[in-house]
Amino acid sequence: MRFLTAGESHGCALAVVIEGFPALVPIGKEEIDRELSRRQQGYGRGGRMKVEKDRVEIISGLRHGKTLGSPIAFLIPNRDWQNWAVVIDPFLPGEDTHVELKEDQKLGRIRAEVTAPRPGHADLAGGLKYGFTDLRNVLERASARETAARVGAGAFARALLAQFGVVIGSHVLQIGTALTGESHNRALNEEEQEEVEKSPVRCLDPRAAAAMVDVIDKASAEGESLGGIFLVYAKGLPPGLGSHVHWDRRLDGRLAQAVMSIPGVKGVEFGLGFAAAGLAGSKVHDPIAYQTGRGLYRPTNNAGGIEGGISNGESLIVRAVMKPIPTLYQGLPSLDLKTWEPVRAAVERSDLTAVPAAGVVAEAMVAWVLAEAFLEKFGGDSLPEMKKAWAAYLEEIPWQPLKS
Ligand code: EPS
Repeated sequence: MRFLTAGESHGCALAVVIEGFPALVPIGKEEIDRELSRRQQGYGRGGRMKVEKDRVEIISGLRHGKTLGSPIAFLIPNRDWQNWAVVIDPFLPGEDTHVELKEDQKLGRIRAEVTAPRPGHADLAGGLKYGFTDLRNVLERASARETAARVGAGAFARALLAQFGVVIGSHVLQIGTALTGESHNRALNEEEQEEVEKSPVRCLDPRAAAAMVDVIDKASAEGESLGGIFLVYAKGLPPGLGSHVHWDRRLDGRLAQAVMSIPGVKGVEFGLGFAAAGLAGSKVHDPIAYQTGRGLYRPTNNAGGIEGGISNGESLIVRAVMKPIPTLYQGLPSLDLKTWEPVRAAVERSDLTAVPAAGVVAEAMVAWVLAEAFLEKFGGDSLPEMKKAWAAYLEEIPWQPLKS
């Protein structure tokens, strides 16, 4: 199973093709649109989110609300495209054009041609690599707009996993210096996740959420941007996803790659993560226990649900750190690639922080990797085939699926 995304940030649409997805998995349009809309929330998002109302347009692979096993293709149209049509036109020259950003008074006018790379963005390295002096050729694709496509693909993975009782969620632990007092190493229950969805920064702890809003306001006033930390969990995973037998089959390695590939993510950890460095082994490794009616379980989950590259039946706990968004309204020190004179970096419309949205994107990436691992373990061309293999496996092992 694989998916490809295409689309420039200000092009007419994002496009996705999913190939190898099993047949007969039920999914509704509202399920996909709900995920797209969750990604658009979050205090600190930029003006673009006022323009876009992301909605999926299915092209193929679905009939009467169920997958067909054929390639699933869909578009997420960019409403903002009409304002950028000349800038991004596939054939017309556009160097001397600009865009008026009606929804962002602070920025006002954006030049089509970008020649002063933004430190921290793909602009400079991408321009050198592909031989561009107009860095719009890089930034249009490097933009985190592409993550909307991933969330669309992730909605399909979630729909598959939901059939096996797997629940995925996320919340924000830190933005800038504002930090939650919540445990950094546990999955949330349903009510807690609902609270997170209502929070402007997707944070469970209301005091920390208020502090996060304050640091974002302060960053805005100072022309700054902020990063942070989010946590993604998956509950109801059976033991046995991924494998210890080969490096590229280890589930934690695959999840880390998927989460690290989200723009701005600079580190990923599982369970105790980096905190394990300072602890003795007896304080780190989770005891193994058994209870009649419950089966095998672990009284603690410091491993974050993975041992030896294999899911161990406990909740998956992944945290990731996101660096501050590299577009600063104050413009960082840079060079003009045409004259090599020192200038302030170009300023594009951007977010002040996107940590809440990144959590939703990471849910999609985690869902994708887990759905792949399910297909590998339980095989089959259709959902009923997978379910048979799953049920037969659970008959064999002393582990209980999540009762929700
Ligand atoms: C984004 C769309 C982008 C940015 C942001 C995320 O749209 P625009 O550039 O038109 O404002 O708002 O992207 C970045 C911050 C970035 O660095 O790429 C989106 O849909 O998430």
